[in-house]
Amino acid sequence: MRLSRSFLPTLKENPAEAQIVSHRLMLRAGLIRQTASGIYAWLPAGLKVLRNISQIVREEQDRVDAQEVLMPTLQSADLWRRSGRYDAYGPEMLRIQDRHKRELLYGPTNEEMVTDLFGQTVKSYKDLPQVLYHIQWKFRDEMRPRFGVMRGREFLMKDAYSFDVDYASAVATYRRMMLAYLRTFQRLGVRAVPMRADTGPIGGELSHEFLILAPTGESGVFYDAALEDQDWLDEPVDTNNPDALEAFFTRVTTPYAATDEMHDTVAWDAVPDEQKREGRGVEVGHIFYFGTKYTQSMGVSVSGADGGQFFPEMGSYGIGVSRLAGAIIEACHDENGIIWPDSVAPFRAAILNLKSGDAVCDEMCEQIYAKAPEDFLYDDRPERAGVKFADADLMGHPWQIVVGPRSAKEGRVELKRRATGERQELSVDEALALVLAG
Ligand code: P5A
Repeated sequence: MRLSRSFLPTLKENPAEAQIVSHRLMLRAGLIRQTASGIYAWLPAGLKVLRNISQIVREEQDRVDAQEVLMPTLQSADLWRRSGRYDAYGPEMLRIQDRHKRELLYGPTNEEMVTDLFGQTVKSYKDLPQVLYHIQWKFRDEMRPRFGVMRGREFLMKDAYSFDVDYASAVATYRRMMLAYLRTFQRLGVRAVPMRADTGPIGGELSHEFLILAPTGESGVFYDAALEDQDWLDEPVDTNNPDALEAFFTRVTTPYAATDEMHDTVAWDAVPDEQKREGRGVEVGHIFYFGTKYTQSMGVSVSGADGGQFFPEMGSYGIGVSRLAGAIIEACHDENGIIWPDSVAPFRAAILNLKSGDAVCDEMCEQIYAKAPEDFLYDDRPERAGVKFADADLMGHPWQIVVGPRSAKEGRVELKRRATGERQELSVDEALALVLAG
C-alpha cells in the first residue's frame, strides 16, 4: 500500500480523551476512531490487526477440533427467558423492540442461542462431544466504557461452547481449550498467565481468566516466575489422552498465580523469594465449565447409551479479540510508539523513501515495492525524513527499509528492526530476504 493514497490518519499530538497508552497509540497510529461512547470504527490498519488476531485464534480453535459457525448479533428475548437470564442480566443488556413490538436484544454472549441450536440438531450421545465457536460482535452497555477498545460497549469476541457426555469428558474439553488459549497467546507474541477466577453472570464452578502481563493492566497479578517460561508449549501434547491433558493443566495452573482479589497469602509465602513476581495484567480471555446449567434450564437433553435422556455438560470459552489489539499494544510499545509482534502487524515492513522526488531514491523504492508482498507499506509522501521515521516508529512495523540518497547511489538500503532498534546496511535483495524470512 502506498501511504500517500491510504486511509492511515496518524496524529502527532496525544488525543486528550485517551488515558492509557494503547488507546493513545491506537488513535495516533490511525487504527481506530470513536463513533459513539464505547463504539469504534476500525480503519484499514486496525482492521488488518483484528483480522490477524482472529486468524490465529481461529487456527488454534480448529486445531483442537472446535468448529466455526456464525450466530447473529440479534437474539430473541424469549430465548433468554428460557434460561432465566433475561431479567437477571440487568442494564448491561441492550434491549430492542422490532416493528411488531417483539422483544429482541443485542447479544452480550451466546450460551442460550448455542444451546438452542444444539438442541434442535443433536439428539444422541453418539454425536458428542461438540465444540462450536464464532467470532462475532457483542454489545454490553458498560456503565463506564473506557480505555478505548479495552472496555468498549461493542466489541469483538471469540466465543466457543462445548457439549460433553459427562464430567470427565467436559473437563478434558476444558483443558484442551486451555491449551489452545496458551498456544494462541504465544503466537500473538504475548505472555498470558491463566488464573483461577470467579464465574460471575456466566455461572458455573470452574473458571480461569487469562491475563496478559503489562505494567498498565487493570488487575494486580502475583505469580511464580516459572510461568514466564512457556517455550515448552511448542512441544506436542496428546490431546486425546486425559493423563497428558491433566499433566499439562497441573503445570500451567499453579495456585501461585492469582489476582489481587484472590491472592492466597499462604500459597504465596511458599514461593521462593527469587521466583516471586508481582505485576499487572489485562484480562484477554475467560473460560468456564458450568455443567448442565443451560441444558437443564432450557430443557435440552439427548438420548444416552442406556436409552434414557440426559442433559449434556457444557462449558464456554471467550477471547476478547478487539480488546487484544489494545492489550498487545499495552505489552508491546516504547516511548516512540507501537512495536507490533510479527504475527499481528498490519504491515510487515515499511519502505521509507527519505527523499521523494529524487530519481535514484524513487527508482530504488519502486523497485523494492514491485518485488514486495502485499503487506508492505511504501511511505512515498513528500514529507521530511524525520516525519517518516517518527510515523514508522509510531505505527510499529516490525521492519523499516530506509532508502536515502547516499546509500541508494551505491545500491544499498538501511534495514531497521523496530523491536531492537538494530540497523544494518544491506543490498536490496539481502534486506528483502531478511524481512521475508522473519
Ligand atoms: C465466555 C464466552 C463470556 O462472555 N461467554 C461466552 C463467556 N465471558 S466474559 O469473560 O464475559 O467475556 C470474554 C472476554 O471478552 C472480553 N470482554 C471485553 N472486551 C472489550 N470490551 C468489553 N466491554 C468486554 N467485556 C468482555 C474479555 O477479554 C473477556 O475475557
